[in-house]
Amino acid sequence: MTATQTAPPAPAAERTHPRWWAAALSGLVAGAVTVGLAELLAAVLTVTGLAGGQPSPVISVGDAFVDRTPGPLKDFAVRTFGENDKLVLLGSIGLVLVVLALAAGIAAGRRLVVGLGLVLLLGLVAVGAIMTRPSASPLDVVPTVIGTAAGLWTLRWLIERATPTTSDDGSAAGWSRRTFLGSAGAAGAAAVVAGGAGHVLESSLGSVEDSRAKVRLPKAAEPVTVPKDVQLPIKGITPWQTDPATFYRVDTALRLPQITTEEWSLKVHGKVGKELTIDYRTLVAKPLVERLITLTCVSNEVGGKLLGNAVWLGYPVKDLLADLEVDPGADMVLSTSQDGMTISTPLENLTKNRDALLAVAMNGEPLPVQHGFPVRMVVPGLYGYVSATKWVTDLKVTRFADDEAYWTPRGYSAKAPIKFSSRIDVPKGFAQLKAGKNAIAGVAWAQAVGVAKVQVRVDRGSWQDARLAGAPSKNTWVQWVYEWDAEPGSHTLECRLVDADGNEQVESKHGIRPDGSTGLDSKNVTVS
Ligand SMILES: Nc1nc2c(c(=O)[nH]1)N[C@H]1C(S)=C(S)[C@@H](COP(=O)(O)O)O[C@H]1N2
Ligand SMILES: [Mo]
Repeated sequence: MTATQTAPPAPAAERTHPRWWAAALSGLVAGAVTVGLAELLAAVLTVTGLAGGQPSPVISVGDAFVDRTPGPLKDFAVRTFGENDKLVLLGSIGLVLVVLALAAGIAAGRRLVVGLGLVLLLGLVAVGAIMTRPSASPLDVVPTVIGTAAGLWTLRWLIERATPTTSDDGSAAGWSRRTFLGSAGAAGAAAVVAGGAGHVLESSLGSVEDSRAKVRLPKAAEPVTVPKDVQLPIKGITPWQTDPATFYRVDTALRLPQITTEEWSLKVHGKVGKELTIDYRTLVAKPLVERLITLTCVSNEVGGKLLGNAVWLGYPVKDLLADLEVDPGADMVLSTSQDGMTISTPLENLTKNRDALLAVAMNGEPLPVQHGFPVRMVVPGLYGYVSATKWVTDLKVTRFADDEAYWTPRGYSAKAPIKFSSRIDVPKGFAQLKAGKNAIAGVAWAQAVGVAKVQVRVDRGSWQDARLAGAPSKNTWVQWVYEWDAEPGSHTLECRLVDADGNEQVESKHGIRPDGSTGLDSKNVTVS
């Protein structure tokens, strides 16, 4: 080879692959078509009542994710995002989907089968999630299968349009950007319309709010009256009775179960001589009782806000079980909700008195959907995850030795009485106060046992008794106040409770796992 020899002129560079941005856009649109169509069809299944479990691919993947979230990550999410944890999760799923759809598009631009394979794989993941949802039926996967098929077709079609064509003479490669964008735009618009229609269908035809509006609550056979002296006249103290609109919400439901009163029924079975299935009409025709009960979440850190107090109207579980010939060997009731949550409650907590309820109303209103409409359990003295089953549809009388609830293999105790605790609401942490009389006030709770005393100490001095407001029973929290004569300087305020059995609140700090937090609430303030 000599230096003068030149290579033949290179042929005009011919592109045979789509431009990367066109490929990426193809992927994005194909992803949107998949999800939009699947969500629309899933909504149709849901509103027509044909769905067995959860046919929505996005919600199912999210639910499956929640179920598999390692405990510490779940605790972190609840701590960091609070009640927005669900929005954050759905947003993250959306983001991951967008990234994967773009990747599928770019891959398809180089090698079509790889891109198609990626879309297919995503579809299969969603199908797997849907099939493993509680009470899933084969029909539930149909929307996702059709959506995925449409997505595959769209990807192939758009990649084809984005690929330059070669004329017969082997040169003059070209593609029409305008045709491609038109096609991508049309498919994208169709996807958005489908997804939007699905959303509208879900929310407007969701007859559950109509059903709730139609409920006429019966008069309580055993009404409660809220005593006058439960509320202290102190600005900033937590209201004694919690408004359902601000009542804390904790559950794993990404989409709230939609159960009308006509659809609802409860099956009681297991270790009983007689099984029972009861519908809503029959339940509310029974003599219902009212109880004032403060609900508490095991995830409540010391000083936290995951508790609330309400009047619950319901039928005592004890009365329900009375005629069913419960096997003396049974020691637990496993309750299951429509969305597949399982909760284990010691049988004795349901039968030792008539305070454990199948509740239908909260503060005189039918249960809000997010608090368990149409029927939930409420049991005084036990954390919510072992007692307060929302959307409850099944009670199995069983034994702890034979059955396990949702949270038990996830790092929480099978049995969990509420650890009594107290909280300072006033003053707020780091408040700047004026020297002289200042109220230190808050709430304290020892459900099922009762609050005997609340005490306050300043700068780790001696414990001083606070004044307690009224309480109708041991099952509710109680407000307290201590008149503090504040001197200038920086101070640390702490409170503790002594229960009716004489036990003092545990001072040593402990996190929420496995059965609830301990420690003292404290506030640092400056007085001038
Ligand atoms: N179906 C169902 N019921 C449930 C839960 C749930 O995740 N799903 N969470 C429980 C927990 S952990 C608590 S603390 C209470 C909270 O009830 P609330 O949201 O009405 O305050 O509901 C309990 N019932
Ligand atoms: Mo909870």
